[in-house]
Amino acid sequence: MPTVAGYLRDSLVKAGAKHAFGVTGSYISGMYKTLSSKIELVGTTDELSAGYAADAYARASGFGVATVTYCVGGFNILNSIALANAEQSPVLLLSGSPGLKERQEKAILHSMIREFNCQYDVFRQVTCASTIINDPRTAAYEIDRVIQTVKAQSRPGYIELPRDLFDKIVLNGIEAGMAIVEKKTSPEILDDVGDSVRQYLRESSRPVILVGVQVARYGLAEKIMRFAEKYRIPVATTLLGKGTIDETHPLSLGVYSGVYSKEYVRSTVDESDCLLMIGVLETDINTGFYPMKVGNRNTVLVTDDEVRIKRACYNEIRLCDFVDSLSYMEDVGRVFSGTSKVVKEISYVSNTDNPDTPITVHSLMSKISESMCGGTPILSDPGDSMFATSDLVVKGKTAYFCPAFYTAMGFSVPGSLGVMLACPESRPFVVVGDGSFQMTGKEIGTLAARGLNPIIFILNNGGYLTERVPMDGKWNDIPNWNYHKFSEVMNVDGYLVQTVGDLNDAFKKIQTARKPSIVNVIIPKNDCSSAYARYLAKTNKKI
Ligand SMILES: Cc1ncc(C[n+]2csc(CCOP(=O)(O)OP(=O)(O)O)c2C)c(N)n1
Ligand SMILES: [Mg+2]
Repeated sequence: MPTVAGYLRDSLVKAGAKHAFGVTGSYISGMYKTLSSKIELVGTTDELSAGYAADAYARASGFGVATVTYCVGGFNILNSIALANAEQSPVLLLSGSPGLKERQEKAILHSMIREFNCQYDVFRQVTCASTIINDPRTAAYEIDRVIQTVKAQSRPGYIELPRDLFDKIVLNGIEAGMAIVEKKTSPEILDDVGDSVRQYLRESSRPVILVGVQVARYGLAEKIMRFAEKYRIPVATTLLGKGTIDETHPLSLGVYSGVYSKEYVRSTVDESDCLLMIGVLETDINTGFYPMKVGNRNTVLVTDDEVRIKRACYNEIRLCDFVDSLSYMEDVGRVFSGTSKVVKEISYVSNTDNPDTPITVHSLMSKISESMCGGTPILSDPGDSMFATSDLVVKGKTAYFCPAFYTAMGFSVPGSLGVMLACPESRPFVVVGDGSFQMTGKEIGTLAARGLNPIIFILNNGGYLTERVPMDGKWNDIPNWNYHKFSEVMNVDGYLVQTVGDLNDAFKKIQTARKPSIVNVIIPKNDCSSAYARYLAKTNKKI
């Protein structure tokens, strides 16, 4: 039989982990040799970045792992696990902790707070399954239970392993297998819901499907698109669900985000008479900061939690069974008119060729849009980078990564590490605000050391632009860094961009660069993305 650490390592590999992100320490290092024999351990500058990298890796590949030492490392990663919980990213957090024997001896050990269970009690709140393994006889069961729940519910999990159990032999290894209680679909209720959907579609002339993040997490996009194609129903995504479907597909409307959607998307969704929302989290950012307009139209909302049809609510249906039932739905009685290519607004078109024109968010995004090829991943952070990238047309299922619900500043730079390791062929564009970059930007050192070459555009607008709008004050100013000069202290390339010409010159060199490219884009005062401008205009606000 394997050791507990060996069993854990093999279970992580079986779940899909080729890499694990983290920082070592005396409560976890004893497991590193065992883990590293089959999993590449990727050290980051701190645990928070490790968590963001593992989260992005999980979004791209279906499973991510982060490793921490007890409390001092554990509490450093907390915010990223909270993000993974909010945005349903299947990340497994593995923490070492004081040995069971040490606990009995009542020693006061370094990094401990109050009781030994303190870290576990906190992580229980932000994970879908958690355990402290305290017996080699139940170790296999507990490891399987947590990992399987993480995969089944697409949410983070927590395994804490006291350090004197690493080398203990797993006894009576029982697979959790059937112990995971998964929701079962009631065939009768599924039939009823199917009848309602069919009926709504028959009565409708302008149906729309709105796809949310859960569709990506449970891998359901293809089936939904087959259904959409069969009846030519237009499909929009929420911002959190962006990248779930190929936005170059003829039926794609792009992102629906309430008042700050592009007008064509907003009117098509808001004025549709039958809205099928699949896997959508109705968060304020997803719905454009106002609740969705329901009015008199027929709406169906299906998530991994519930099905809502008008005012009725059912819990007995699994999201994947509902989507399956759509894929073989017949008798809708008609085919709809799809989307109109003529009125579909093109994403970003450059409005100047003059090289001396000061750079703007629009001209930067036009250049990015023009340089993207099929499947280029885009990562962004909260702030104007999120608004700006929401208008890019993205393709492929690993195309867009943004913490658009939990709004964790600092996600994108370490996130690019996770995406590049999960998708080795990819070369992401990262669009990040200066404030967000200052939180975790140092992870460019890790990217550089591993020979990874993302292209990082820092929207340098002198501070927290999107916080100035609701409440202006000096607290929104941040120190100006010479971001392009990181090239003097790290193995990265740096560019200062103040004009359209500077950007074009930088792009020529970036094409073939093998190091991370750090582009310090000086945004003129009062400039912002078109999407943020739409939001400001609709809400009568000004920068
Ligand atoms: C970790 C974290 N702390 C604070 C906030 C609140 N917050 C949201 S946007 C923002 C400012 C972002 O600044 P920047 O990255 O420069 O983007 P900009 O608004 O300037 O486009 C802040 C402080 C947050 N979302 N996340
Ligand atoms: Mg800023």
